[in-house]
Amino acid sequence: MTQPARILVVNGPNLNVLGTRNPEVYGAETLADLEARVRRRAEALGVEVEFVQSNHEGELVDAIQRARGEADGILINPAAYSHTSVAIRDALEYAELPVFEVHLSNIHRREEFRHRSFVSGVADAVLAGAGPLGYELGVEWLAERIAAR
Ligand code: CA2
Repeated sequence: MTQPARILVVNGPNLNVLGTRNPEVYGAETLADLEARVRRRAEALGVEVEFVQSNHEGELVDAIQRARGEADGILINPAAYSHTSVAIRDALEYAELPVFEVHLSNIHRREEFRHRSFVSGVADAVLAGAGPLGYELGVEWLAERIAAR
C-alpha cells in the first residue's frame, strides 16, 4: 500500500496571534481554528499534515530544510518574511518540493511594501486574499499535484 502524502504547513511570524487583533484584515479565526480547518480538509483528502509556526526566521529555515526527504509538499504563509527573506526563499529551493504560498489578505491591495514576495519566485502556486479557505485550497492543490507525480 502506498503511504499517504505528507504536507508541511508553515506559518510565519505573528500568525500565532491571529484572531486577537485586525479581524478586518485577517478574519476572526485563531491559528488553532485555521489548523483544525486544514486538518479536516486533509483528512477528507487522505493526506497527512504537519504544522510549524515560528516567529524566528532560522527556525522556519530549519523546518523547511527538514521537509526535504520527509514531506511531499509545502504549504506556506511566510507572513512578514515574505517581503524580506532570501533565506526562506533559498530553503524552499533547497527542499525541492511543490510549494503553495498562501496569504490570508490580498497583499496586492495593501501597502506597497507587501506587494513583493521573495517566496513567490520559487512557489509553484500563489493565493492571496481568500482568507482561511486559501489554506484549504492549498492543501487540495498540493494533494492533486503530489498524486500526479
Ligand atoms: O495576509 C497574510 O497572510 C500575511 O502573510 C500576514 C502577515 C503580513 O505581514 C503579510 O504582509 C500578509 C501578518 C501575520 C499576522 O499578523 C497579525 C497582526 C496583528 C494581529 C494579528 C496578526
